[in-house]
Parts: sequence; structure tokens; C-alpha cells
Amino acid sequence: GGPASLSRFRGALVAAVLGDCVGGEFEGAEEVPMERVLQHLNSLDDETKGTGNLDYSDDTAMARCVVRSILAHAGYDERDMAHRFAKEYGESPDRGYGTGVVHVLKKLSSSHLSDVYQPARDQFNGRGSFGNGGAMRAAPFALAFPKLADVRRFARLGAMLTHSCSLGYNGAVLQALAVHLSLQGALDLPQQFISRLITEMEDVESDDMSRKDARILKEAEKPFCDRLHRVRDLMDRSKVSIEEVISELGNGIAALHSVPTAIFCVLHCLEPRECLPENYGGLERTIAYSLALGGDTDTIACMAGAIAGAHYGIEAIPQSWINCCEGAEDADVTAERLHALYHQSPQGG
Ligand code: R7I
Ligand code: MG
Ligand code: MG
Repeated sequence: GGPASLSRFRGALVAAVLGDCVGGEFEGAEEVPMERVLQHLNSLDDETKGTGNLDYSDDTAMARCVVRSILAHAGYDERDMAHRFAKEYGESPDRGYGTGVVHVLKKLSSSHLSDVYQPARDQFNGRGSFGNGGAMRAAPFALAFPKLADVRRFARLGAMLTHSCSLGYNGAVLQALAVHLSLQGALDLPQQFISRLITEMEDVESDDMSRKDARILKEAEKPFCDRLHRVRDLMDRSKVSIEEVISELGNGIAALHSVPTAIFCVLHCLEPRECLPENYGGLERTIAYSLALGGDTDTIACMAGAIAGAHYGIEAIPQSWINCCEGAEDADVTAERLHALYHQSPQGG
């Protein structure tokens, strides 16, 4: 479909759930041979396994809170979103949450909290978390707000409810911007896509807090820009090994070591690749490639899925894969409501 078509909204939200559900199988594995990935994905075609048998994790659980909160308020409401995160955690605490963030979620359940951003600030000796938990649930911000400035602003605030370190919330901003651009059809020109992300992140990472955090954590002056330049270098190469991707970009639980990686997965899989089946389309390639990296596979596949789904649209996702994933059907339904909100927005599309 054209820019911001319903198919793209559905693709983004459903493929994010898919990445989370199928990626759970390999989360934490050091290296995953492509053979095993393909075996796992082939098994999804086996209808005897029943429907919805792959559970979603915290990635989808929190994204669903973001979506529902935005829909309920036709915009961002910090108290409501924080409350939904806490309630969801209270009802299903075993979705695989990060070990740090559970403390925030417990504090957020208190109704006397005067500042809902405070529990996140108290994390890790007051520096806040740089985990990818803000980024993993950032896609819905791109699907709710048509204006880039709003996507930036609200993805950042929404992440800060649990991740107050700039390396955490800036990762969420980057992920939301990637989905925003993809939704507009920007992946038709991959070089421009990565250049625009770099230009935006130059600005995002120019504030005092980002510079200070980068210095303290001994990262490059603008850590996400640095990684995006590496993505561009890897894109330009005809052959790249999985080992190089992992060593250059990472596959870990920090936003810095996973958001640029997810973006690379999407870019790398725009074209057919030798290591991937010929009958796979781009969306299938992206999911398979993300899993083969190992590490934080559910989250990297979830984020890559959102970006790729916004590009290829819902038609690119095999129905048999959708059938296996808990919450995929629900994501499809809510995508339609986000699409309506996005297009009714007074600022226009
Ligand atoms: O970021 P977060 O919500 O975790 C998301 C990940 C995804 O992969 C999910 O699929 C799920 O598996 O978890 O949770 P946090 O607890 O905020 O951060 C995750 C981890 O990153 C922490 O448990 C720490 O190990 C690490 N981490 C830090 N370590 C040292 N110093 C995050 N911030 C810091 C830090 O400042
Ligand atoms: Mg998870
Ligand atoms: Mg994960």
C-alpha cells in the first residue's frame, strides 16, 4: 500500500508480536545456526501444533499497554500509561521482564506516586536503565502520531517511565523514528533512510544529558549516531558475516546494542541473501536473520519486525506464522484503531 496505509499499520504491529513470539525460542543463545532458525520457522507451518501456542513476552505485553493507553486518551497520558504497565506486570509477572525494571513496575503500582518518572530515575544508582525495554515497545508511538516531532517527543517520554538513562530512551526514539520513516515508504531508498536517521539522531543526541551519559559510560560522543554509521558501512558491503554484525553492532540487552542491530537486519534483508531460503520474502528474511544473530532475539526480532512490517505490509506475513502467536490477532485489530487515530489527527498525515 501507499504511505501510511492500513496494511502498513497492521504489518508493523503484527510483525512485532511475531518477532517477540518466535524469537523467544532463542533468547540468550550465543550463536544460532541458520539451520535451527529455519527448522523453528518451518515448524510454524505445522497446523497440528494448534493456534497461539507461542506466548508473547514483556516486549508485547508492554507494547499492548502503550497502544491501549494511547487509544483510550487519543494521545499520550503518562499516569495512565504507567498505571497500565504496573497493572499488566501485577497480572502476568512471568513474561520475562528485565531484572531491574521489575522494581520500577512495582513502585508504579502505588497510587500515591506524585511523579511517575521518579521510580525509573532511581534505577542503577540514580543513572537509570540503558536496557532496551523502552525501545522494544516504541513502535506504537510512530503509529499514533503523524508528525515526526510528536513521535520523537512521546517515544522519549513513554520510555522514560521505566528507562531514564539517555542511552535507554534515545534508543526508543531511534526505534520509533525508524518505524515512522518506514511507514512513509522511506525504505524504498535505503541510503536515504539511514541518512535521515543519522540526521535526526545527531539532533536527538546533542543535548547535555545525552553527552554526559555517553561520557560517563565511555561511549562515543553520540553513541547511536556512531552505531548508525557502522550500519551504513555494513550496508555498503556485499558480504557480511553474522560474527561481524555481532561484533560491530551487538546483540545484547542494552538499547545501544540492539536497536541499530534491528535496523541493520531490516536493511540487510531488503534483498535476497545466500544464507536465506529463496522462497522467503523480505519480511520472512528479516525475522529469520534477526533470530540467527542470537542474543536478545525476541527483542531484536520484535523491533526489526515492526520496522519491516511497516514497509512490507500485512500481506507479507505468512498466515501460518500469525496463527502460532499469542496476541497477533489482537494486534491486527488494534492496528486498525491506531490507523484511524493517526489519520483523524488534526495535524494531518
Ligand atoms: O530494559 P528492560 O526492560 O529489559 C528488556 C529486556 C528485553 O530483552 C526483554 O525481552 C526482556 O528479556 O528484558 O529491563 P532493565 O532491567 O531495565 O534492563 C535490562 C538489563 O540491562 C538489566 O537487568 C541490567 O542487566 C542491564 N542494565 C544495566 N546494567 C548496569 N548498569 C540496564 N541498565 C544498566 C545500568 O545502568
Ligand atoms: Mg522479552
Ligand atoms: Mg528480549
